[in-house]
Amino acid sequence: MIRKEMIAMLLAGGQGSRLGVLTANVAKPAVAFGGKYRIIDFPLSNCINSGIDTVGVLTQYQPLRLNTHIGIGIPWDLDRNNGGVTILSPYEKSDSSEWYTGTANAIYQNLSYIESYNPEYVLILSGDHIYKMDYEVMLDFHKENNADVTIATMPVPIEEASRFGIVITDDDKRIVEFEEKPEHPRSNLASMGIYIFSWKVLKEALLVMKDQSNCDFGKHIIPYCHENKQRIFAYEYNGYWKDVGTLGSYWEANMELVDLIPEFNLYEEYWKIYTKTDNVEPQYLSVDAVAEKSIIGEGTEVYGEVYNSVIGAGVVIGRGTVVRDSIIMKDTILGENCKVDKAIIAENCEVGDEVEIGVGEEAPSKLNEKIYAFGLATIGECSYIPSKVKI
Ligand code: ADQ
Ligand code: ADP
Repeated sequence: MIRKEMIAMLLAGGQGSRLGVLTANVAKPAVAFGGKYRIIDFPLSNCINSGIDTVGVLTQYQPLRLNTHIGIGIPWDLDRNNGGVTILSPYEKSDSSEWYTGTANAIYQNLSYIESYNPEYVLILSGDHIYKMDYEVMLDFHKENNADVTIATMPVPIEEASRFGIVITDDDKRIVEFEEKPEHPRSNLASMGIYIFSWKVLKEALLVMKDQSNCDFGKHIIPYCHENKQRIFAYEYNGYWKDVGTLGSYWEANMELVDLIPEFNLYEEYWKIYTKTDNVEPQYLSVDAVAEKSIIGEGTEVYGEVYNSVIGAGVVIGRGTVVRDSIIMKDTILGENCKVDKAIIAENCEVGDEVEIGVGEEAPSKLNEKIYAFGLATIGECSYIPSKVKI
């Protein structure tokens, strides 16, 4: 292989259990986002836009849709003879075989993939964040500081800080303290789970920590590097970034897209987000259709009314049906005279006529925490909901 200065390892194997029914059959990075994309499109597009052409994607949990989506990487220009995108699933080795038991264990099990490119630096990414970032700028920061490890960070509201790795830096941005998900955070500067490692340093840490059970970057590798006085720096990012790990943050991030001036803009020419698209027909709005402050996917047919919603491709919204503040994913069919309020309906569902989902304080779903959480009614993919049902 031709040597690469930096390659990316994209962690896409976690279950994402907090997304509930949305990740019952698909890995979180493969969940639909913004009427057209899947979550993993964001880090993959960031890679190619940052000039990184070699990306290993570590998959494990329910990878079928993710693998089909990524394919050989054509939409992201990652179909390369040298480098490109490679899907790395756990495999049987001559002396051992195990699932990826943690994020760092997943990287450890793919040492030979990284070695084959003999890189100077390795970029570790999560497959479940919505953001645009130029990793090249982060690499410049890493080099300027002569760092061993650089962690991308950003301030978060202090009441959310215990969900994150929290760092304290000195005046030179060198990290003097790191705590993974502390109960009582002493700073609000959070790790984004995006790291640049000098490869020699990472390799050594992985080899030393290899027998650690569930070896994880936040819990083990960063603390190890810190104890060993490695030069760890905080790269402060200040753009839009969202860990869409919960149904609430996932819904919010979708809804932010339909604002008149969205904080996260998908329409910027210079930093495109690429995705695999099916060749579908154009969308169709009938004579009675209303579509207000919404994203409407390709091939979607609207006969009813849609307000403040994100509608995926190939959806049908029947006559008299009113959808508000909701996310409806690809290929879902809604019958006539339905009402949908603050709901997420996953892909390929079939909903009959006169169905109500999430409507009013008395909605039955509000008593069932499997369906109703974060003020949202959520319907898993391929569900069939007969006419006149109220959820
Ligand atoms: P978490 O958000 O808890 O913390 P984690 O569960 O470690 O992140 O998952 C990170 C990524 O790795 C996800 O994309 C997930 O899908 C993937 N993943 C998880 N387990 C995996 C496995 N066994 N094999 C392959 N991939 C796997 C991390 C850091 C915090 C930081 C937050 C920011 O530990 O310090 O603040 O990210 O979101
Ligand atoms: P959640 O939304 O539940 O936080 P994540 O994708 O972040 O979902 O993964 C949840 C946790 O489970 C993480 O700590 C991750 O390291 C761990 N994990 C995921 N898959 C596995 C696995 N196959 N074996 C062991 N731990 C795993």
